[in-house]
Amino acid sequence: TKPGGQYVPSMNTLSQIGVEIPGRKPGDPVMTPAEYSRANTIYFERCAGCHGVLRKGATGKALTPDITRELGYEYLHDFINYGSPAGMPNWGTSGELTEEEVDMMARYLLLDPAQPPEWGMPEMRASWKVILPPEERPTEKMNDIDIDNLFSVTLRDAGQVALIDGNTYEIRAVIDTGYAVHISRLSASGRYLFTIGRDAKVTMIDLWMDPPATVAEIKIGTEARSVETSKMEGWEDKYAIAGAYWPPQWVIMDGETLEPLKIKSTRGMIYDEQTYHPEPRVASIVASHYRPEFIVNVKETGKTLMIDYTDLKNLKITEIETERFLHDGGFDSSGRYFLVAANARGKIAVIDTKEDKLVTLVETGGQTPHPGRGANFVHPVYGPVWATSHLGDETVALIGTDPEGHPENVWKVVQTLYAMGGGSLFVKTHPESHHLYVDAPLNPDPEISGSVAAFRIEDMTQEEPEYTVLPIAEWAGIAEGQPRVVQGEFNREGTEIWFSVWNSSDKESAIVVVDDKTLELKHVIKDPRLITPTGKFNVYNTRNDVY
Ligand code: DHE
Repeated sequence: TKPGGQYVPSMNTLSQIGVEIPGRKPGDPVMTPAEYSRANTIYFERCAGCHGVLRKGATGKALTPDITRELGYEYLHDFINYGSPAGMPNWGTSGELTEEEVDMMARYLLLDPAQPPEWGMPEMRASWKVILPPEERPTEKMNDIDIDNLFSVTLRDAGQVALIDGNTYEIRAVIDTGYAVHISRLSASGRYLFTIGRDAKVTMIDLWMDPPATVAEIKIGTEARSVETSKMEGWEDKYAIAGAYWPPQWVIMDGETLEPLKIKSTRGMIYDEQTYHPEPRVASIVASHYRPEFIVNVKETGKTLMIDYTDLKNLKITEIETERFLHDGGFDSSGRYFLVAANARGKIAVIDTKEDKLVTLVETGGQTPHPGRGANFVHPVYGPVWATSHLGDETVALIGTDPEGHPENVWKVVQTLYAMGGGSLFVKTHPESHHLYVDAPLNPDPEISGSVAAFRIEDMTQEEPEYTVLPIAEWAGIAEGQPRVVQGEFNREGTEIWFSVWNSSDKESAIVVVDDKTLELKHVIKDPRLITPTGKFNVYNTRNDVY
């Protein structure tokens, strides 16, 4: 059982609930049921995110037996062990999997995948808990926290979030969430914080309580990555939505209690080939500021759904053909255009959330764009731009986003920056900032994965601007392990940026705070409770889509 409840069905569970256990074929590798079950758990925890539960591939390659048997055991073993510069982690040499586990996973991949069970309304309702009903909650803020400058920090392997005061760097609360919690989002009012675990558990935290605490929770599937809340004027705090990887579906919930109201499957046709896909996973979700709609990105079918939440009985969904495989994205600085990575095709899809239409697809020129929510700033030559880095190489693409003021640059890559190396996940800036920051946590070189590149926006008049390397892991002063530095997040004022120094769960991790103006170290947050910090979400910036 994992913290936050069991979400990985064991072979026993699968057979008890009548799921077919993959049969043995001639030439199958020998695996004991115990090994298969352990390999299954590792697969769902570590691999399914990129390769898919049914192993049909997305961010990672397809791994169905027709392919894996062609590749063979040795190839699979070495790939798992050493990783690849294109983004496959070096599970073996990093020490995250033992030699025995690498061998077991290589054998496991030669077998047919197991299919986990469905998760509909009865399962959701059974998992739904209102810990403190709305009428028993405080009617005003009961604590002295400056909520706008509070950071919700993912403690990945602890299945918790730490709420850290952005003014004092003090941990104000550590709250249990789902397993390997993925992101935090805020209600429009800023009062409620929602987290989603990889085990698809949504946790709703009331930031007015002293200390802030969980008021409701629900499991919306067995694997998930995204949660969001209604932001349109008149609909603030009314609904929450969460998207699942497994089963492939999304659910709209009551914004005060998490009561599940409407579930819809995303299974269906791929936008271009119009062939059926059994596992189109829900990737990023954002809330429109122009319409009472959620913007839901379905990875494998390459569709962006504009879900009108004004009438859940007579539901209207505008289905936009975008591109495969949709992953993460964010708004431009005006909040009108949503830019989402179609990472299998090296493209960014631009969606006009006012007109509910695809504007265009922009080829980034790099391998596997991975923007997080991206970064918006005013370029000294090209005007307003939005940036993405890439998982597969060192490039950062700057895309013009101003149709009115700079029509000649709009939806084009106006400049390519060259950062430290491949393995980048997130870029970040802030309207008040002087810099664009680019991480590279998945780079195999520890010096690169432990640092961040800071480009001065002023210097972008040069064709190939230089960057300053910030040795964040070194600044953290951590003696043991090989920590990766990941995901910058600004404070409310936009004067300092926080980076996670993400070590393994048995070793010390930290958060390093950098002064944006001077690029100097400002503070190191260390605490035994800070286990595997990754994502950080400043309440004000997250609530208002400032990035
Ligand atoms: Fe993430 C965002 C999926 C691995 C940290 N990640 C997202 C989003 C998706 C996603 C769909 C967008 C959510 C949204 O905006 O609604 N992430 C996946 C995966 O499928 C993947 C590749 C593999 C997996 O098995 O989960 C994956 N992600 C990771 C990590 O290993 C990271 C680095 C560490 C961790 O905490 O697990 C990680 N993902 C993040 C973060 C964000 C995120 C910090 C939000 C960034 C932001 O600034 O908005």
